[in-house]
Amino acid sequence: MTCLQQPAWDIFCRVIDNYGDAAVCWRLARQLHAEHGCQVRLWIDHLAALHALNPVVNDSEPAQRVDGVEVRVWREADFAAGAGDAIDAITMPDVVVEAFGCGLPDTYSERLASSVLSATTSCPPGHRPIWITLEYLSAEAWVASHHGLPSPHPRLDIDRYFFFPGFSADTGGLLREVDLKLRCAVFQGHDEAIDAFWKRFGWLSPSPGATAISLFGYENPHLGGLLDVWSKGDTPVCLAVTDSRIRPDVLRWLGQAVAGTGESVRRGNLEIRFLPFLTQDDYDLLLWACDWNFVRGEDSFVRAQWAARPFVWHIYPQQENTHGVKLEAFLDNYCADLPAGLQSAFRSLWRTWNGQSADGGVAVGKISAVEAGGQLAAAWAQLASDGGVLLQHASDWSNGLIRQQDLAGKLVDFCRKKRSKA
Ligand code: TRH
Repeated sequence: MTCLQQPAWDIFCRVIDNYGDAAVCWRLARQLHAEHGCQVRLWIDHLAALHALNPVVNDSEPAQRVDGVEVRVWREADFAAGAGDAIDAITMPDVVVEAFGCGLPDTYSERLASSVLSATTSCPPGHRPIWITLEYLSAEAWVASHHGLPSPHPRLDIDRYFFFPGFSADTGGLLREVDLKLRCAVFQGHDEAIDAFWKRFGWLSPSPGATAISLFGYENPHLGGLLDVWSKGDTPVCLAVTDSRIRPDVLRWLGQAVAGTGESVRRGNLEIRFLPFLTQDDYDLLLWACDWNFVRGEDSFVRAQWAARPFVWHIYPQQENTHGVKLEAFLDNYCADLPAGLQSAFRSLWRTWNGQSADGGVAVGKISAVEAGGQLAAAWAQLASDGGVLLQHASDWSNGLIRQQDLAGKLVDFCRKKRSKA
């Protein structure tokens, strides 16, 4: 009896900025291996980003295996024309994922296009590789009609397809490990687990009457307005500040130059706790432990939704306010079932946080600090008083999303179907 190989996948990841690119590729790689039995090789050009997310990754090891995934440093020189033997030694995969338009090396693409592969558990003998271009996440309506379309290569004869993550069944879905919701529910249901989490960083859990909030964001001129609201408010707020570009804004508001990890500072009713950059797994625990989460980018945005808690998204800024359109598309979906008053407070908080005008228009960066402070104060007052409704909504939203298949599963099925039609 022939023992067939599991399909082999390559994922190419270029770290453009911060951790999001690495974060998404790493999750996908681990999940394809752990839940779908694929042999996965992750090519990444900046190993330090992966090391920050998972310190088990050795940032000076060009080839290593972590969590069953073969992690390889993507060095242009190794793929340069003339690199000869090095390229020839690379086995061609059944599927290659090009993440976020990072482009594949020409030498690799050419070999890929001329490859004819032997049988695997899901591919017949003589099959050709599939090239997936994994796109950015968006809730915009056009995503569904573009998801899965062929993306002909300008030069090479190869099966290449667009794969769009998204929020509806007709898109590529969202990354979610099979046991994620269960782990989250167990953690959130056990005070001892939450206590143990805070204790690892030297603190008690925030007091029962306090609102625990995590903060991860880009620089934000309106942060001070919100910190003013929280410090002067009636309800205690415990703000957990992770290591990100917004941290200096917090320090500026406090009037101090530095804050050591593990330090906490109090202003009025606001306690600010300074956390280190957490591992990706610990960052999930932080999201689960907090009542509200301020997140950014793409991956933490999705994780906050799985945490089933109210959240605020600081979207990655793009030219010509492309991000404003994406923000509104998500708000339209997320807020659809909220009562009108709450909906407008929620939109106002998100828009102001993102420097958008109150009507969701494109007046980027035009709101004065005073105007923004007023909008944030009004929005927060309303949202805080309707906290129970928002919490239920966050839970319903998360449970709604869970009904659709996750991204890794959809990707595996997509490739299997394409293969069976070939
Ligand atoms: O890093 P980000 O801002 O993300 C990205 C990149 O900028 C990318 O170039 C861009 O294309 C994309 O946004 C839209 O934010 P994101 O996506 O949330 O990724 C951050 C990851 O880091 C996420 O997996 C959570 C993780 N993280 C930790 O592991 N520990 C931490 O302490 C924190 C704050 C985050």
